[in-house]
Amino acid sequence: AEDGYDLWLRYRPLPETQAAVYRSHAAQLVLPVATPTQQATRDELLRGLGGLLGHAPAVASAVDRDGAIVVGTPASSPAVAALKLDVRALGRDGYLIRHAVVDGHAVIAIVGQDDVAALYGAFHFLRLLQTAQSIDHLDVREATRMSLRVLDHWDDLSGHVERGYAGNSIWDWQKLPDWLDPRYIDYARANASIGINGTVLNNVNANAAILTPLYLDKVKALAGVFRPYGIRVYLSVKFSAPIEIGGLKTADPLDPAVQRWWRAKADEIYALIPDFGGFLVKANSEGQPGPQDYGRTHADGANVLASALASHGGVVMWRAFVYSQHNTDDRAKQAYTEFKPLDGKFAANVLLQVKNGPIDFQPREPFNPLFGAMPKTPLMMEFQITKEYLGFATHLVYLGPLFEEVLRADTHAKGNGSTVAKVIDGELDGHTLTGIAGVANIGTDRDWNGSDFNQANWYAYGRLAWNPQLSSRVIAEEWVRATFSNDEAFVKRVVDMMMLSREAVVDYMTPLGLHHLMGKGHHYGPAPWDASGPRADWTPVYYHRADHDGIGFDRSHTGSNAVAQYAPPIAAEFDDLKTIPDAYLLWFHHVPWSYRMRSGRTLWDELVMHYTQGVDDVKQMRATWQALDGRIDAERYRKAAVFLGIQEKEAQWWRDASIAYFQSLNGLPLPAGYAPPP
Ligand code: GCW
Repeated sequence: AEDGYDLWLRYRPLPETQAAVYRSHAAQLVLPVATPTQQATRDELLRGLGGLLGHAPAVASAVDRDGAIVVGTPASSPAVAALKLDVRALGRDGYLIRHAVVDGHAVIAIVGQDDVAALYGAFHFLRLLQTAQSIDHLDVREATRMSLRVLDHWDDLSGHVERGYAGNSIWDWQKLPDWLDPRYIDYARANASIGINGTVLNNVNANAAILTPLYLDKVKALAGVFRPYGIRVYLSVKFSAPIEIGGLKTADPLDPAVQRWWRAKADEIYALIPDFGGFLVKANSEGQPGPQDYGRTHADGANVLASALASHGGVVMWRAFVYSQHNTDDRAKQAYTEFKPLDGKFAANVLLQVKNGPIDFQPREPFNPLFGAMPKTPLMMEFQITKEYLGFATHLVYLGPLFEEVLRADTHAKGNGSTVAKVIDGELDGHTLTGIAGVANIGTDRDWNGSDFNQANWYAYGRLAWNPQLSSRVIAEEWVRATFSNDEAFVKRVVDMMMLSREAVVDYMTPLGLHHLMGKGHHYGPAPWDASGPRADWTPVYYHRADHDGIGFDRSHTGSNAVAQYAPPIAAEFDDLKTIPDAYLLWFHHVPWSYRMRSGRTLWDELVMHYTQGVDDVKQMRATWQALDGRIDAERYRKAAVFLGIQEKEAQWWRDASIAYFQSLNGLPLPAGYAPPP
C-alpha cells in the first residue's frame, strides 16, 4: 500500500525506455563490503537499482565488463585506487561521481574520502535515476562546509513528542536496548540520503534520567544502528543533572565537584559510545535550570560541559532561546542582549544554537540579529521542521522558501553579501566548526511526518543543511519526482503549489509582519483577542498592540529599538517607514489603520486583502491538487486532498476571526469586494 512509509526512497520501477538506458550503465556493481557502512552502501544500491530498473546488477569484486558501477575510497577499493583521483580535495563527506575507465572498461565511479562519503555518493546517484536525470555525461563533485547537520528530537522519555504532530516518539525506550525496531534503520537511511549526520534523541526540556546507566545503554544501542550511516547521537542534558541524578547539592558550574561530575559522566558515555556527538542544552529558558541560578553566565555553564567533552572530541550546542518573564523589555531583544556580550567567552567546542528569528518559529520573522553579531562564536542555525505555528500536520506548507529566505538574508555584518548562510557555514568569520539543527517532525505515523507533504520539509531541511545555498524550488522538484512521479505536468503543478504554500500561510495567519497570534499554549488557530494568563509575552495582544487607532509593535527607535540590534544598513532599513519591506511592517512599526501602503491602499484594506489572498491561495492549491487526481496512487492523493480541505476551512477561520476581531477595535468597514461569505 502507498502509505508514505518509503518517503523519498520509493524506488518504484521507472518507465522501461528510461530503465533500459540506465541499465546499460549498471551492468555490474563493484564495491567493497568489509565494513558495516560498505554493506549499507551495497544494500542501498541493490535495493534502489533493483527497484528502479527491475533487477539489481550482480556484485563483483573486480570490473570485468562495460557499464560497471564502482564505489568506494582509494583505500577500500582497488578499482577506485587505480583511478588515482585526488580525493583529499573533496573534503570531509564530499564525493564525486563521474565516468572513468577501469581495466579497459567504461564505468561510473562513485568516490569519497571515506566510507560514509561514498554512501552519500551512492544516494546521490540513486537520486539522479529517481528524478530521471541523464547520466550520460556525469561530472558531480559535492562538498559541504557544514560539519554538524543535525535533527533535534523534542521527544520525551515517556514517548510523547513536544510539538510533535505525527504520533509518538519512534524511540521505543521500553524495548531498547534489546529490541531494535527495523524502523531505526529506515530512519538512518532517510537521513543519510540527504546528508544528515547527527541526531539529538531527546527533548531540550530534558529529563535528567537520560544520563543514567539504564538509558545510556539504550542510547548506545541506537548509536550502534546509526553508526554505519554516518549518524552520531547527541543528548539534551538538564543542567541540574548533577543534583537530580548525581546526588550533589548544587549544579554551580564553578563548583569543582560539579565539574568532576560532568567529566566523569562524559567519560562514562564515551566508554559506551566512542563517537558520541555531545550535548544540547536549554538553560535558563522557560523554567529550565541553568548557570544563572548560581549567578554564573551562559558561557560559564557551557564551558564546564565543553571541557568535560573536549578530550573526547564532543561538542556543546548551547541554545540562545532565552527570554525572561522578569525582563519587561521587548522579548525579541532578549537573546541578543544576553548573548552578544559573551562573544569570545565560549570554549572552542561550543556552538551557540540560534533560532532563525528573534521570537519563535513564526510563519515569517526577520532573521535573528545574533547572526553576524558574534563573530568569535560558531553560530548554529535552529530551524523548526515540525509545524508548531503553521497548522500542525494537516496544513500543506512547504518550508523550503522559509529556510531559504532566512539563509539568504544579508546581515551586512561584514559588508554586502554577509548572508546568514555564510555566517553559519563558517565562511564569514573563518570557523571550521559549523552546524545547523532542525527540530524534527518525525513520529510513529506510517508516513513518519503526519502527512506526505510534511516529508518535503524534512527533505528540504537536509538538503539545505548540506548546502545552504541551494534553491528551495530545485529541492521541491527533486522531492516531488522521487516521492510521486516524473510526469512533467504533475511535477510542475505540484512544485508551483508547494512554492505558493508558504506565502499563503503567512497571509491567512499573520500578514504584513504580524506574529504570535495563535491560540495560547497549543498554538493552533487564531486568538488575537487573547490577553489572559500569567505572562504578557505569551499573549497575542502583546505582539499586535492593536487598538481603535492602529496596529503593530513599535520596534523602531521610537519604540523598543530592537532595530538597533542589526548592522547599521539593516537597522536603518527596518527603522524607516519609507524603506521597511511590507512583509515586516507590523513587526517593526505601529501605524494607524489609515496608513498609506505602497500599493496606495490603506493598511486596513491591505490587511484584509492579504487575509483573503491567503484563503484564495489555499483554494487554488486545492483546485490544483483536484485536477491531478488519477496521476498518482489513490491513497496518497486522497489524504492530501482531505487535508487541503481542512486547510481551506481553517484558512477561512483564520481570516474571518482575525478580521472580525480587528474590526471590533477599529470599527472600519471591509473594503469593497471583501464581504464575508453568506
Ligand atoms: O517553540 C517553543 C515551544 C516550546 C519549546 C520552546 C523551545 C521545547 O512552544 O514547546 O520547548 O519553544 O524551543 O525551547
